[in-house]
Amino acid sequence: MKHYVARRSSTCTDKYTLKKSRHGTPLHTQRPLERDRSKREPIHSITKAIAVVVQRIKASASNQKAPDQNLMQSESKLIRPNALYLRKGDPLPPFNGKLRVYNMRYCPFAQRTILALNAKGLDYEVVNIDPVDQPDWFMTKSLFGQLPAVEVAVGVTLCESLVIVNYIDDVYPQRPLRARDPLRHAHDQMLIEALTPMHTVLFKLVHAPATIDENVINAYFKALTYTQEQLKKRGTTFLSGNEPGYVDYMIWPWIEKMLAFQKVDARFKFDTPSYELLTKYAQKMIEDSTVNQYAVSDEIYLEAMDGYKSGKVFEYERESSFSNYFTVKAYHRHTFFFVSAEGSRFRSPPPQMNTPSTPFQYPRIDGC
Ligand SMILES: N[C@@H](CCC(=O)N[C@@H](CS)C(=O)NCC(=O)O)C(=O)O
Repeated sequence: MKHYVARRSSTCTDKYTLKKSRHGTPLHTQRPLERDRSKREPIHSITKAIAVVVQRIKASASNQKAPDQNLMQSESKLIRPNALYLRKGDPLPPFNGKLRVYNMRYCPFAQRTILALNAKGLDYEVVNIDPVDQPDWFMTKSLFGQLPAVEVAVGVTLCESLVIVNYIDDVYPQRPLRARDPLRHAHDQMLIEALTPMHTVLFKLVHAPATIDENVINAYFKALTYTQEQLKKRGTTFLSGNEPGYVDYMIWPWIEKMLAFQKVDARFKFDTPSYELLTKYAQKMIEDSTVNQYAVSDEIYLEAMDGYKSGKVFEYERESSFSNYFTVKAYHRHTFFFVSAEGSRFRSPPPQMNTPSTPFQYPRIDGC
């Protein structure tokens, strides 16, 4: 799995030298470079010069912190919660031929896409988009300006999470996700639809908590009850059988997020005896490697949603990536840089990223 904007370096040193903070202060002022050569000892011979260089290299190596093993391990597994989000004014990263997901880390719809790709073990790149301050070119990528969108070839993009997942399932035959039996698939789709009240709850929790009333809560529990009934009726560990499949991955983002919210809002608590089967199912899902490799802790998720409510989540994300390195949580500590198609690394978007995007023309047959 490749991430366009989210590669980590084990040190955080000269990231400060190239990026400007959003508040206009050049970040290099935070870490002055050693420019005043007159203050260095003069070097009179080649041998001495080499010795001095070796000494400086050793000194700088010993100053570097040892990479955190846990971080190194998690790097291959997780899309970092605080990756850079592209926003208005940011250039379009050039398409490098790899399937690209326009993503937002906490978006349940986008999560569907990531789960499907991960379940099939596909390689892809992630370009995170700030949904509330989207770059102008994003409308050329997503019909409704929503996340997720995937770019499957230059200028050929798809949007709508279920449409995307169906496409992925059709094009990549490994580990088929959808049920082959049309009746079973129809029932799976009904279950996915039946969980719509959970979308409402999640949306309201984040954007309009004051509008949550008894009807909203009742509809939420009705959806959970239906899911549990389906589990019971199907009699398998997962809704799709002995391993998670389409229906499991398509509904999981909402169950996962409500597992977090129920901890802070008792009205939505469902890890109760009435939902024992559903709770066991959720536990099994958490243990699934596809789910697990894209998991984010409840604490981080809730923190991010708190930020979202106050319009700060993406500010937080971006600032934590570039200028507030030491104040964020341990596993937020990453340095990000751009990686070009040829593998060159840049601390800020490389100049060739300023390629104008293809103007969006509606309707298009090959995608949104
Ligand atoms: N029906 C869409 C819903 C996607 C959606 O609502 N995405 C949200 C982020 S979680 C979004 O992009 N919101 C920004 C907007 O609507 O302008 C799908 O299944 O993909």
